[in-house]
Amino acid sequence: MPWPRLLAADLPAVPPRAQWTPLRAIAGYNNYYEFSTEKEAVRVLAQRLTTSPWHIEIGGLVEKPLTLDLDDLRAQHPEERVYSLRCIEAWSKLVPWQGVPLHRILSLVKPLSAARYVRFTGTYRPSEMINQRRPVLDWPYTEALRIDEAEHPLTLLATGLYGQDLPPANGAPVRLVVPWKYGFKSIKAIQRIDLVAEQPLTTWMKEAPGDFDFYANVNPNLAHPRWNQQRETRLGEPGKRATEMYNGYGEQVAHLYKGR
Ligand SMILES: Nc1nc2c(c(=O)[nH]1)N[C@H]1C(S)=C(S)[C@@H](COP(=O)(O)O)O[C@H]1N2
Ligand SMILES: [Mo]
Repeated sequence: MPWPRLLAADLPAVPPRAQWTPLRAIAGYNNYYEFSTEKEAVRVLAQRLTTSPWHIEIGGLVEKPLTLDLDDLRAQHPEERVYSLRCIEAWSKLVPWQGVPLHRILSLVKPLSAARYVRFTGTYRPSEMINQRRPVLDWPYTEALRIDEAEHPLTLLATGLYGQDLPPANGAPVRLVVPWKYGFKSIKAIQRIDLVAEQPLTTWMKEAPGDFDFYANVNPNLAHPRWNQQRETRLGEPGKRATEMYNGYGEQVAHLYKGR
């Protein structure tokens, strides 16, 4: 079921530039457990990752498996999307990402009809990712989406932000951005994408099954055992703001969850 071409009217309004989170906060306060569980330590440690050359292998239940060179992905007419990234820890940032909607890449590999989920696998490179020398998580980091979520026009494979290549701390050279879901779904430094039949068991579901559900849609009404989901701190702003259902993207995505 191909998506119709996205019309400008279907995209969320672009927030005024004055509201965008400053680059120093975007790239200086990060969750990236391959390097550190300390948010302020990631920026420096992540510079160790060799990000060129880089390929993503795309396979599984597809007609045409593909090795995607990052330079070819960057050449695919990147689009800019200014999205809020809302972490389950109740902070958020408003980021001008550049990237390619994932559905454009999926249409190249032609998913078979048996493919119902898309699994993303991060990089496993303990020589460069120092926290991978310890069993902090079950490495490599993996995430997954239902295929209609992966093909949704808002789902982005990002290669840049603020008009420059992705900073290492934000997942260089390529990461997922799924703006209506908690930040942990937006996996960094992607190395493989597989189309699969069954719902994959992802990193955080293995780690803390009661804390993280597969869908992880931002939902202020669904209590979390560790963090209050009704409010959030927008980095660089004083005070707190109310968290919105689907992180404010309900108009675009609520239809995906009818009857759930
Ligand atoms: N590979 C990988 N991707 C990851 C993570 C991680 O630890 N490793 N952390 C996730 C979490 S919890 C969040 S909130 C976002 C943070 O993205 P940012 O650092 O660009 O703000 O990245 C997500 N992607
Ligand atoms: Mo997060």
